Amino acid sequence: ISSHILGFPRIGAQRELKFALESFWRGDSDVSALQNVAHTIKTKNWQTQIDAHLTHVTVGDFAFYDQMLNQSLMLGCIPKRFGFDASHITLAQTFDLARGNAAQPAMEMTKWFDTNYHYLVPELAQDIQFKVNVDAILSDIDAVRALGGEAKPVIIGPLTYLWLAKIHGQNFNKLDLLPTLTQAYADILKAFKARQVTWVQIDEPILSLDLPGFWLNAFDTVYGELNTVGCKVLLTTYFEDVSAHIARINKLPVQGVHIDGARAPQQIAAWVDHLPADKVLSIGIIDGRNIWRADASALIGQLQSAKASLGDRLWVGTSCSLLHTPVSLEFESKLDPEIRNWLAFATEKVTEIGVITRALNEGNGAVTSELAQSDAAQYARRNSKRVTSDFVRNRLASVTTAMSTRVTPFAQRIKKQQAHLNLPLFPTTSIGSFPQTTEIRQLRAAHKRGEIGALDYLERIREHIKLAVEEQEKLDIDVLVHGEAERNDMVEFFGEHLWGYVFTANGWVQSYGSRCVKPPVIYGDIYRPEPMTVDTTRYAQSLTNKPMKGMLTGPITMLQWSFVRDDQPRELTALQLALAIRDEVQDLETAGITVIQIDEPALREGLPLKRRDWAVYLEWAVRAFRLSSAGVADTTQIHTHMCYSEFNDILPNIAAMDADVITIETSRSNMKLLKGFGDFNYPNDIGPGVYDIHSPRVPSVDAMTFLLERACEVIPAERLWVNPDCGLKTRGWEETRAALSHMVSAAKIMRKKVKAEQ
Ligand code: THG
Ligand code: ZN
Repeated sequence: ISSHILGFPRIGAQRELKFALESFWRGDSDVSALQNVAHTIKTKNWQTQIDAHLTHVTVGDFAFYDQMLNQSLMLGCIPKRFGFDASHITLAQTFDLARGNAAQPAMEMTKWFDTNYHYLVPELAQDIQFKVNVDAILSDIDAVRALGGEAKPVIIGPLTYLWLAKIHGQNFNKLDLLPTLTQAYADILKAFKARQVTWVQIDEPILSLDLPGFWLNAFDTVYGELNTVGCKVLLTTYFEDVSAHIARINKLPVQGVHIDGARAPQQIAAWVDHLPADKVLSIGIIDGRNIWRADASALIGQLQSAKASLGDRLWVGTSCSLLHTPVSLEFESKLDPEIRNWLAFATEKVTEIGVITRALNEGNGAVTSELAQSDAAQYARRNSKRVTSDFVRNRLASVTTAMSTRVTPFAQRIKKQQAHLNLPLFPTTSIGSFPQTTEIRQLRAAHKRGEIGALDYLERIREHIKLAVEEQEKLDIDVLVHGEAERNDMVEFFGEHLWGYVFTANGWVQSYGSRCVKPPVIYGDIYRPEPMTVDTTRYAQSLTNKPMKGMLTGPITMLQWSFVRDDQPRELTALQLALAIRDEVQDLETAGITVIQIDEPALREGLPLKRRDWAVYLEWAVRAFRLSSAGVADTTQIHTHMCYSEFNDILPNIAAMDADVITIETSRSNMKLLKGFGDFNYPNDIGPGVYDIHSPRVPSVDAMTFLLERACEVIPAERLWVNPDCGLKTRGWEETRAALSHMVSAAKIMRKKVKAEQ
């Protein structure tokens, strides 16, 4: 029985790659320094696999920026607009592609399936000439062998590559490129073959999506062609149950199949039962999407029948790449030791695979002490008094439908809100955060290190709030925000104030390029012991006569961007989060805050990969949002905000959230998204973003007025708000001031125009 992983994080245990990249980008270090850091990280990752006695060592999972960009480089598929020679791309040019340069905007970035990782979208042209370059991966294969490992290269499969790629400014069918793309992939495999590679891992995660029939058919032709090269191919699926494709995949001329046994364990038996004699089955039983220590004994038990049927044709692996988990528990010395013992990060997961495989091969007696430790951790977690709270459980059990419904329908309560808030037409606001200056970040860091006392810190945060309020008053914005100087990542901030969460010191997960997030860990029932934002918001309100908006993160985003419990359904955790946020909403209201925003930027990305599962998710996700928001008086106005502009297909559910106002990202699509809201007759107020906060460019008053006029064509003017696309924390003050001032002018022009027409 063989063992392997599908991929390992590349950011480094202490984010060495991040710091090396950013130093290189600043011009503080050269290519060779960057290469050295990469070499050290790769070597360490391979050695971890070798030390755990994994049969195969995965190579090709390292990337300076992104593995999808690597695949584009390997194929010589580079956007022409950069004018680079696709067969000789330097590291500096790689970063130009990823981050843009003076002449060209960056390649588009988007979410990798339902994860929080972002990849660079390949840009296709009809006349593309693929030109294969495998130098980088071949030298890594050699390096693994020099360490004594059996190198198993991983590449992104041709159909997944093509499916995720986009056509720019041309009109043709992507599948027309399949024959030449398949040839390029055959060239890649030939190079592997010439290097005496035995197994190649080819990732085809699109098999987890609802694929049209002709895309499924394409698997037969493509893999038939690739089989002629003579490498052994492990066709890798992950993130979903792919058992609907058993018959087709079993007929493909590939030598092995990998299935996700953590997300979709229900498919294991069917695959084992039907596997043809000429194939191996790799079962991904170690969860690559979460951080819980595996129940090794239970998994070994589950794999016994697969072992009995398949013998040596069974491989044991991770469900997907470990990219989505932090690197190592080694540096978590401050973590509560009880809870630390329940966790496994990437390094520990590699060890788990080694232990489970050894037990299957040599019997449990070969790993007695490892299994005893694993059993003890499972027992401790299951029986810990810290995980469940009767108070939270009872409270959730007594939640009524009425609690998720506003007292009166929108059409009536909006009138009361208008009378109460007394806002002009086209009211202006912002999404919540203001520039996180170096000063603010240093202040927070010093406080975290214990160098600034609590009272001092509060005073200085208040100074920043005061500045933000003054700026907004000068700009004549209608609904103000406090600016969020006290917050790091929003999910981290709220998690730090809730029971049921723990924090890692170093549990970083790559989000894109050098950027990482540190998802907090939900281990127990969620409870809000005391108000989290009331003090700052009330202080901010005391500085102005205009309404001050309270700023919260919604239950689904908290869920989506945390590592969540695997011992209860996600729905239950979402509802517990919703109750905690509901308490905060009500405390804000009691403190006199009558506009409260509950952000749900991750609602869309939480959608299941298969449409058949959408309705169930959307039902509880919307219910959780409503539970968090509906406990307020008619005069209290609930706002929500969503980033990422693809939600025309879930508009009924967004309407069902029944927020009084939704602010959305629209400027980059020239208000195209808004048309969906108009066609759908979205009933409540909308604030379409009138400028893109991702760019330092300050659009003119005219440009913003133009967008507002387009907005008026699809949404009645009485229901429009005026705001930027998203929060402003990544921007500088100067551009922010200028852009917001243009925005307010545009709103004022629109007010006059509409008045004149009436
Ligand atoms: N928070 C969380 N997840 C997210 C986002 C978020 N996923 C989607 C999107 N936003 C990802 N975008 C970013 C943007 C910037 C950074 C990370 C993800 C970032 N990170 C800092 C870094 O890597 O240096 C670290 C942040 C910190 O110091 O806390 O800049 O907003 N959860
Ligand atoms: Zn946003």
